[in-house]
Amino acid sequence: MSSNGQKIMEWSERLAQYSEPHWAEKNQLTCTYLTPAHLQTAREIKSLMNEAGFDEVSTDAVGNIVGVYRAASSSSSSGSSIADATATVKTLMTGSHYDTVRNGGKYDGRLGILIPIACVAELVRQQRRLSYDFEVVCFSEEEGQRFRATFLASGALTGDFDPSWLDQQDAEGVTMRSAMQAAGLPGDLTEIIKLKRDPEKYIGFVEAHIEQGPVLFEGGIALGVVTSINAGVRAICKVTGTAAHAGTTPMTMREDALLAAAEISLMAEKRALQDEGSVATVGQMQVPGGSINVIPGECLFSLDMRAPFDGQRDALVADILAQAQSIASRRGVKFECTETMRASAAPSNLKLQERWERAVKSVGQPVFKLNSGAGHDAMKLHTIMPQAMLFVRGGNRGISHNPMEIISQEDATLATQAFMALLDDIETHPFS
Ligand code: HGY
Ligand code: MN
Ligand code: MN
Repeated sequence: MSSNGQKIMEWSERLAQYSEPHWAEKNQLTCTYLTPAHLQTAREIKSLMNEAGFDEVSTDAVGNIVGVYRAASSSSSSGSSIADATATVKTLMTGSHYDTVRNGGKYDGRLGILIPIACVAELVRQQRRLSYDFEVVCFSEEEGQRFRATFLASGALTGDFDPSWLDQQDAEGVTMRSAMQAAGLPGDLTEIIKLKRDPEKYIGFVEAHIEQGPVLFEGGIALGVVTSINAGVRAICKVTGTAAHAGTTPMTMREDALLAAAEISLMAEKRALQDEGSVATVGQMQVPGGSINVIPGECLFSLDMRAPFDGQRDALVADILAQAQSIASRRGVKFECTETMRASAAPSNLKLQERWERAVKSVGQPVFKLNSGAGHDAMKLHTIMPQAMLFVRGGNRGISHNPMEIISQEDATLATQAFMALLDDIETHPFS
């Protein structure tokens, strides 16, 4: 019988076969919110969950695939007593996202879906039930690629779905509402609002995820326990200068939008380097309608700024935006910035974190604690319930958001064993 690690590697390939046109031809993985590739991936996840033996598998109003493996009491009782039984039974929620960045890796998000699916398959094989309901949520959108609506899927569960997102348009002018309706979802705010979870019914949220960094790899450590998730802000910036002739306009008379954006980008790098743990990234930059022989009159670019603490992040953002304004005025151009995402740092719930520590120890691994430079759905659930994360070592020095992202089958097996140990830990030490 194949090991859990082997199953997870096979399942990862099953999900990675669905990529969007243009990327698929180049054998690259891009799976953004509600595209045909995304819907095919959702179907594949549903069949994986049904094969594993979940009691219920459904798609919710924002495209999350929700699988539930009922507790002993709520699965055995029938008729009206289910209501009584489930009234006292709490739920442990887990999950991660199945959308990807462009030309992304196969394990970012998806590993945090496949590990709990392997756990349920294991419980079914052992004919075991837990004393709590186990809810696995495969979040449909975390990366904020097709629409500027990062964490929309986990945000819907925490009551943070921004109604204006429904009218947002993608690069082809398709609104989120019509994308939802084309995907068979209601695209209706009242249905989305109903997704909000009642924290009273939950033990908490746990998430397994690849580290997406080099720390575990460099340390030769398979599993890490996350202490906190860094705070982040994302923004879309626009520099407006004056388009002019590249041949006749003297260098001293230019209002070059791209050069201002370039200077701002280098300044952001320099400012982030001043702090321990701060990062600033310009991931996208474009000159709309630019020509080889025209001085750029307009330049659009993105800013992603993060730090371990909200205060440090806010100082980083304030300094970068202030210096961007002075660069713009010195260059005679206009600088505008629209914030598209703001997420506070999310320290792990200590009791849940200690459970991960016991679980990692119980599978014979050293307890190594680290913070997360990457954002995760757990930081949204953090706003309404206790949360803590497990990191799994990434190969290739932990590179991620890159097709070289990789994990080992052995580490996938270890992570599944640790997850099973966590489930047992909650079984044997119910939450006080
Ligand atoms: O950007 C992030 O940190 C995550 O991968 N969405
Ligand atoms: Mn990611
Ligand atoms: Mn992720």
